[in-house]
Amino acid sequence: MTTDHDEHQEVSVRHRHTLTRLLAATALALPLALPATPAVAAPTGTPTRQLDDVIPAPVETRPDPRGTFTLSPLTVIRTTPHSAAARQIGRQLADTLRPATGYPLPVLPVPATPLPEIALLIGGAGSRVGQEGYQLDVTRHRVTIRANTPAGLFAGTQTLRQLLPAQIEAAQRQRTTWAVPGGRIIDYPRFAYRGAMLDLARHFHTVPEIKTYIDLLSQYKINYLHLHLSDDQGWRIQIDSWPRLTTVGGGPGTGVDGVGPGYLTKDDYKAVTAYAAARQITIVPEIDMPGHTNAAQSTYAELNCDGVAPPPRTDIAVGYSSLCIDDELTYRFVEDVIRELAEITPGPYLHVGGDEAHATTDEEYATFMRRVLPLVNKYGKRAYGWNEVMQVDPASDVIAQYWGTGTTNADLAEAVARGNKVVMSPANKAYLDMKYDRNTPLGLSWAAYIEVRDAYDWDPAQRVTGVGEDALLGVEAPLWSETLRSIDDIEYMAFPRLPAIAELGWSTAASHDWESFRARLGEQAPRWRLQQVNYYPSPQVTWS
Ligand code: TNX
Repeated sequence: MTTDHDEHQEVSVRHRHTLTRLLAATALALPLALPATPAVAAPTGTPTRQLDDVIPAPVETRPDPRGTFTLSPLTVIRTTPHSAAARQIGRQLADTLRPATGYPLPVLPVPATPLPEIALLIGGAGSRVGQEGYQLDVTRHRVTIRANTPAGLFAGTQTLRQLLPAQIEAAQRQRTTWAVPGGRIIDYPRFAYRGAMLDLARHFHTVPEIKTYIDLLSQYKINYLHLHLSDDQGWRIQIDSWPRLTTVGGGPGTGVDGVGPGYLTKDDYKAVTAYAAARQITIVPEIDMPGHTNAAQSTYAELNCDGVAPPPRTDIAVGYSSLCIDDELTYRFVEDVIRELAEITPGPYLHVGGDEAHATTDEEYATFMRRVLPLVNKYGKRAYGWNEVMQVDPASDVIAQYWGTGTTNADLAEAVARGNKVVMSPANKAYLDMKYDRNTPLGLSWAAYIEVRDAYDWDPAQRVTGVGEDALLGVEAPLWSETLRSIDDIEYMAFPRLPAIAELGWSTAASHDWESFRARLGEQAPRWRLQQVNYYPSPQVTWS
């Protein structure tokens, strides 16, 4: 988070007086016109981490034991001159590193400094790292992260964070040596889409809770957060043309057991998308239809074929509700919702659900989806739906999210052959709401018990026949919240399985190795404890 406080600590080259004062404050007088090679002797320390002690596993690491870099009170964060994006990422890194180190870590958008530095540079990183990768070089005098885009640079800073001792996550000053292991990392993602989903419908989760989840996701290079905004038990996004959706459909008494009320105003939603964007995460909004619509239909009687509003539902049954397929009003409603949601969504995708429409015949389902999917394009977005949507042979730009537990799905394989792309979320591997084992107090178990190893040990490109690497946009870890009320509940189900899915999305298939992952995962625990993450201490992992 950027605070006013950062602004005071930032120094621009045009304000040499400020820099001079800063140097005076550290009791060191230095000439300012110095070459790029630091004039200050680099402090030394012994790194506690190795270059490949990172989740997700980087593509390539080349350690150089002579190159240890140690943060000191003199370290500056230098960012590409005239790049607001690099500077913002510099400020975020400073915010992360200041509390535990107690160092000033000024952010300097200048071409060179005489000081030991963390250089964050956008541009000229080479084609190998692509649009989302980075190259990280650690020598005695500096850490340099180069990327072609802000997304790549941000990813590099998350790696740097994990290369520092775990105490870096502490909220108060720690006395330790802040050594970063020397060498080079070249890193870039396997898949463009590395997602997580949070269900706000079954129990609403507040803006601060969503922001906390975003903070955690961004550390593992997740770049999409799918928000499940409507379901039978609640409607969670303000729609001005149908105002009672939120005040009634998301109001008091909504949610499972009637204890999950609440909704995002449009301003809340914009705040969440902006907060996510600053962490290189794109929000994917979902309005589930034509089923999973009881909250809307119990609020507006006219959305029902018989014109009678059903009672609100607070149980966890699925598959009983359906919008009225042959009524024109249904499409006015759907278009209003899609238009208003598209207007406040900066990201490219709009998810229309489409799962478990058991109260609708196949024919009705096809009629509905063939009208609704093009509406998403009409408002400038790309349509995305649960895999059932592929039953209607949609246009090839429609994305399917596979949630099945099996390894064959004819509709999906045929869609892939026509060019549709897939996000893999098999419920028996990637569903974070499944219990770890039969003793897990939270969660469901209809798809499987999913221990950490089950969540990790599968290949998204070998899961479903006919749906290989080239068909995949990526992977996503959905978290349904029938049994989850608080951020503590969310964290308990997501950690440690979320990092497992994040690694499947980012790291090469060749690097996949349970023993390696297990060891690296265990080393994350001290960080989670300092961040107050309520993780499940799986017996499969040796926790530090
Ligand atoms: C199935 S998976 C659902 C959700 C439930 C979830 C619980 C899918 C597309 N639909 O409505 O919340 O199971 O695990």
